[in-house]
Amino acid sequence: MKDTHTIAAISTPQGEGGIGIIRISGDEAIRIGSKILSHPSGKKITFWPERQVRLGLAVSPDGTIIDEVIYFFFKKNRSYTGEDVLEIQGHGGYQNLKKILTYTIKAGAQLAEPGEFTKRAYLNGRLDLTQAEAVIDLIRSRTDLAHQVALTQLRGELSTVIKEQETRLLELLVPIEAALDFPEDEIPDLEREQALNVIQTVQQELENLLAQADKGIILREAASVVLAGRPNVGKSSLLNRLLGEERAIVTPIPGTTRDFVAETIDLDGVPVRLIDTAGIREIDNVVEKAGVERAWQIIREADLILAVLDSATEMSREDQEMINSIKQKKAVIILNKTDLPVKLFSEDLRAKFPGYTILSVSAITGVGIKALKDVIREELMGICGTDEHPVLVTKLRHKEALEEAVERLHSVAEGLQLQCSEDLLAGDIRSALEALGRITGRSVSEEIINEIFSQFCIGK
Ligand SMILES: Nc1nc2c(ncn2[C@@H]2O[C@H](COP(=O)(O)OP(=O)(O)OP(=O)(O)O)[C@@H](O)[C@H]2O)c(=O)[nH]1
Ligand SMILES: [Mg+2]
Repeated sequence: MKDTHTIAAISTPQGEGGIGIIRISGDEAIRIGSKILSHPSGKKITFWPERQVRLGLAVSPDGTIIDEVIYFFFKKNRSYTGEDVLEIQGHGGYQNLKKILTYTIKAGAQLAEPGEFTKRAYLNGRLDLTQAEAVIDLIRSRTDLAHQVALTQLRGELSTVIKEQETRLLELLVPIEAALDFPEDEIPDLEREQALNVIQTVQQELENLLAQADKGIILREAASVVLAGRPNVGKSSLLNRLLGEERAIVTPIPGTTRDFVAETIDLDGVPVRLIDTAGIREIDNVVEKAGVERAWQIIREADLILAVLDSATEMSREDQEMINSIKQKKAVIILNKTDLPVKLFSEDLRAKFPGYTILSVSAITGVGIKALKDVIREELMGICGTDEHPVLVTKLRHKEALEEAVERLHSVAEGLQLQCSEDLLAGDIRSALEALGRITGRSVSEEIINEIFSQFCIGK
């Protein structure tokens, strides 16, 4: 799985910038560096001090100066990738950096794949898999809270919790496996009781992680919150009001929105992808019909539905049908246009739709919008937010592995109580360990690793 070629890439974004960075990693870093860099005087560089910033020139093979640069060298035992790394900082123009990179490749480096520097850091044991995954989350984080969560993971806090549980399970596995080798030494009752305690502690720790997992996934990926309702109730007006800009077209004509409109907002640290959809109604017009079908698809996939009603008109059959058909989903009922004379009262709705949060707002005046934002955040993250336990799990991959581990531990706990044989117990503990290992990368397939790193940007 390890590729030992020396790799290179531009690590800064394309476009104009104060500086641009080219990174080279691998055994050949210095040999390549000597070909593409020189002292400011034009002399060859023969001494590469470790971790010291030096001024130099980037040069082509015929000695033409390409740029004035600074460079620094990290030896393999103290670098990001765990390999020799040479970083060159040139002026941040795309042509300039492309030229330096081209000569770096000509001098023997291979163009790095997306995420290959971090993949090497992982393969060389500089980071475990959760930390490597956190690198890209940190880069992509859209809100302060998402950034904090990614940083916590990068600092190894998720791995620490997982590894603690692995250690507990391994300590338990040793005597059980010993009993397997010497069948006459069965686990005495007292030890079974202690073992049960350990299993239950581990289970609890993993369940604490799982309890926050959905929030973690939302923080990382943004929750999809959809505005749904019949035409003209004010969905697009609400989208605009929540965004604070005139993003969607608003007119008094029913059927204005044909395709969906989506924008991401930061709700006090929670990234939310707000989606405005076509008004739902039965219609023959082919274009509008396609919009309605798409609206239903978005509604089915949403994390939260804002079911919008018009308080200035009586409740219609379409309103009623829409709310009935989203019963299985998380939803809030929004009574819009409350600045107009009211015909639809929240008290009546409360009686009709018990269990729903019902909010009165006006997209035109802005009344109730702050409360609406609070409700959206609360529905997605819970009232106590992230205070109870820090959010550590942010990926479906982690969640699934944790669920599997918890399930296996349930079997172990049951087996201990029912005096099951040691080999059954050992098998389940090993499976739980294997599931946990998929999180930290201890037992993960090459395919999954490649998939994880392919989501990275080039140069990271
Ligand atoms: N008085 C009042 N009018 C509103 C309010 N919200 C929206 N409107 C008006 O209602 C009409 C329809 O608003 P839209 O936001 O386009 O409604 P929509 O639900 O997106 O409609 P479709 O895209 O056709 O499904 C417009 O004339 C808006 O100005 C409100 O809170 N109060
Ligand atoms: Mg609209």
